[in-house]
Amino acid sequence: MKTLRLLLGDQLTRSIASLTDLDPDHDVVLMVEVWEEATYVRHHKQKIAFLFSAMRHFAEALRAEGISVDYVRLDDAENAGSFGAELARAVARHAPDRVVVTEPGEWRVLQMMRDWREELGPPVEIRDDNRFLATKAEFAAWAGAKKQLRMEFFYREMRRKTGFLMEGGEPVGGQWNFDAENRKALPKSLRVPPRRRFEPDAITREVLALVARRFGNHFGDLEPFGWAVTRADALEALRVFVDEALPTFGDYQDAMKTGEPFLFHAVLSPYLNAGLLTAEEVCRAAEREWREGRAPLNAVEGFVRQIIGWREYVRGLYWLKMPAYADTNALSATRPLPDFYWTGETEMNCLAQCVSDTRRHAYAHHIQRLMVLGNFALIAGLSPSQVEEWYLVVFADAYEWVELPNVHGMILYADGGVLASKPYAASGAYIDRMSDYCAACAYDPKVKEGARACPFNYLYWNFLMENEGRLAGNPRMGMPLRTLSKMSDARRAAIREDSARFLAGLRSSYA
Ligand code: FAD
Ligand code: DLZ
Ligand code: SF4
Repeated sequence: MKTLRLLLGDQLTRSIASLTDLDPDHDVVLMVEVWEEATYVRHHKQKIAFLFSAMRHFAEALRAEGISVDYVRLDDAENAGSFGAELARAVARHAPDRVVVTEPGEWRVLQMMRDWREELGPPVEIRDDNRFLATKAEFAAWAGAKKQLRMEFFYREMRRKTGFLMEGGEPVGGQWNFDAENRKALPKSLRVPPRRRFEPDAITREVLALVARRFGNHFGDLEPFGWAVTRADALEALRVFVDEALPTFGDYQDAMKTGEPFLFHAVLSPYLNAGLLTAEEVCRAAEREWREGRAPLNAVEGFVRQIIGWREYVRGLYWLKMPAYADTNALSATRPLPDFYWTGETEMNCLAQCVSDTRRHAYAHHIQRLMVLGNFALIAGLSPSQVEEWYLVVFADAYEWVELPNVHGMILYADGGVLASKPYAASGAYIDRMSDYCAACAYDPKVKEGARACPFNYLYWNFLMENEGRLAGNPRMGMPLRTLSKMSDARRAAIREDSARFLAGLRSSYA
């Protein structure tokens, strides 16, 4: 039987479901660079370059194994521009008995695949994605009829299932979660390990030229480009992280520093999400460091939790709740996305720094995404769909299965608390404590009112005033809402006035 196996750009794993029973004598692997995928949002230039180069390298590796690969480049004259049209052309070329695909990471593409079953001709088999530690069915069974789906409890199930950091059925160190130890501010003198960059080879250089030519108007700097684009180099990036940053990952997980976008973070998410690394091997490598005494438990547990906890949890939630999940707007937020999210031109230094890191590297670490870029979006009442599009565009690791729950649920609370037990709103004091941004800012995080006041300070209270009714029943919001209820009318009026003046001054091309 001749099988045509379509492999998507974020499915670059040799053991992926669609390749498991591959017969090199008869089968063809199809990989396509298509305009529709590169532009359904205007992805950061580095994201496109990373993915096209990784796809081309993966195709070469398959060919070296003797596998027949039909690779359609973006600039091929006949390229029809979409997955569906390219698949139809490939079916005409190869006349397969069947088509096999692995389910995609986005609802949008799953709908396309379902249509192919009706329209294509040969039967289309859609296989479960075997690269996650929990299947969709397992997540759905865990979720059951629970009213609240808290990551922490799912994470414990995943520890039991995988055995990571477990001994005799119990968590090592006697507790599940060491997060309380992971919130230290960064000492000035601490050395941050340099990141391993990977020099572009001939394939990457060709892709960089293509991206410069065809996607010059997309957000972000294309060069310097230092991402790994092969599995071997991604494994080297993992080794460097584990050796040099993992031991300190936990302590300074929440810290932010000007000019140091990576600090002690892994910077492995693009590789995990595109398939160059697997979640299991990354966690195994981290656990080994603890077992062999080279990294402390708070660091390794914190890291493993991000992957077998948060990463698996958001993916489970996405598939459980889509497509309705994307349409909710629990806080009725409608303000258009300000232009500074693209330009970085704002007097708020924290936001300017985070946008600048994002533009240069297609990367910002978790706390920048959550507590600066996300916190502002929440308390300024920005439109969920516009914020979601921004997050999908700007990061090299962004696919809807992971972006949407983090943005819609974690930062914007647009799902009304399905993901997070309360909105992650914070004033300027948090950013001042965890970063050096405020020292170089036009605003003062200690000033609460007036032109010099940090906008996070009054926008925080303004957000609570605007959503007082909606959040009143939430036990975790009890304390700030009690403080709000004791606030004088004069103070409330000042907050409203400062917020209205500031928000009216935001420019937006969406408006
Ligand atoms: P580290 O901080 O070193 O963490 C290790 C790994 O844990 C990451 O590589 C990632 O695979 C996983 N991880 C950690 N937190 C999360 C999380 N909340 N959800 C899923 N996986 C997690 N991650 C993406 O991969 N793609 C996205 O599009 C994305 N969008 C985000 C949007 C917002 C608003 C927020 C708050 C978080 C988002 N994240 C996203 C999660 C997280 O910020 C990134 O995974 C992380 O910053 C990637 O950098 P790292 O590899 O250095 O991660
Ligand atoms: C993100 C992306 C881009 C920019 N281009 C392609 C492409 O040309 N071909 C391809 O197979 N995949 C691409 N991708 C990744 C897809 O968008 C991704 O596979 C779907 O969103 C499903 O997760
Ligand atoms: Fe950001 Fe406020 Fe600090 Fe300025 S003062 S960097 S706006 S938190």
